[in-house]
Amino acid sequence: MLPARNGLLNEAEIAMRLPRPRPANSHKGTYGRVGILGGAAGMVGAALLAGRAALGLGAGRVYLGLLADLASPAIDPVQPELMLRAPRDLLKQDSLDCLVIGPGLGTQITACSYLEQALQTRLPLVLDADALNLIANYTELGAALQTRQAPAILTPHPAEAGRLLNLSTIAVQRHRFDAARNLAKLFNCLVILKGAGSICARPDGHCYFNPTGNPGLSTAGTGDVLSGLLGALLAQGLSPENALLVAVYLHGAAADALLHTLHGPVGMTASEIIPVARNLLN
Ligand code: NPW
Ligand code: AMP
Ligand code: MG
Repeated sequence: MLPARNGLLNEAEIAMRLPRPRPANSHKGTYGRVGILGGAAGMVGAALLAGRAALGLGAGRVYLGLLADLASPAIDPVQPELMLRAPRDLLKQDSLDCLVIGPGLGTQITACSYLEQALQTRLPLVLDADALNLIANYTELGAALQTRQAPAILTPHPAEAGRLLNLSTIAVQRHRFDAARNLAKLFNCLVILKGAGSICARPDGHCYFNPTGNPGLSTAGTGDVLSGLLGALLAQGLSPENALLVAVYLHGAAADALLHTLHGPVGMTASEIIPVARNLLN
């Protein structure tokens, strides 16, 4: 049984939080601009996956700031709709509606400096992967997050949550609700503690348990896709809490739908989640 003060996500709970149907006279500006910062050498794929996921869930425009230089492509040939920018130019762009930072970001000093600048913006932030590892490593970054006025969503997997809370992964997994709630309170942010049965926590201590998803998701890049889905929903004007709940539920539901077409969880890939999540939203 779920402890008191916690909710269970289900279709009805999600249906009332979805983006509104698209008006006939809309244009790309109606659906917002997502910035994605990450993709250091060797991990460019993480940022590409986040970018493709943001387009897949309906963002009007998606800009990628890739940290890798030599390995960095001028375009994503599979998804040429993505607009590639130098990270410093992305951060200077004043027209973004939200910024996802962390997928494949790395923990080098340049990554640290971009994160510091991102925390100084007024943009809604999605903080994932190495952005979380940097916050765990540098107390100044944690303090900047705690005092920030604009919303932020933290998306740690259990090891990342452990680094932020100075706990072992085992300790986090043993008390998942407490870990999610403590992180949300500590940083005054919304938090998704990922893993089988993701937990979404608010700073006031309220948690939602997400029942969707399966071990097909236990593969590289699925977390990067989730961060892009979150960016898309924020850019389309959902409140941070609604974006969080809808993204987590749809991400898992897409993997559950894929179980049937793939005849099981083996070999599911992060890229495959994106069109299925899109179909569920349409
Ligand atoms: P183990 O050892 O596997 O059992 P890290 P990362 C643990 C980028 N990526 N329950 C795990 O345990 C990311 O965006 C790039 C329990 C291990 O100890 C990041 O920027 C890709 N334990 C960067 O790579 C695709 C769990 O966490 C540790 C757990 C590093 O991210 C891949 C590993 O975590 C990747 O997304 C769970 N549910 N989940 C690309 N294509 O470019 C994880 N652990 O050290 O934070 O490494 O998550 O791979
Ligand atoms: P990351 O570790 O950052 O790539 O994120 C992995 C994503 O896959 C998160 O959204 C997890 O919640 C999800 N995931 C991984 N394994 C499972 C599982 N066994 N059941 C449900 N979701 C999972
Ligand atoms: Mg990850």
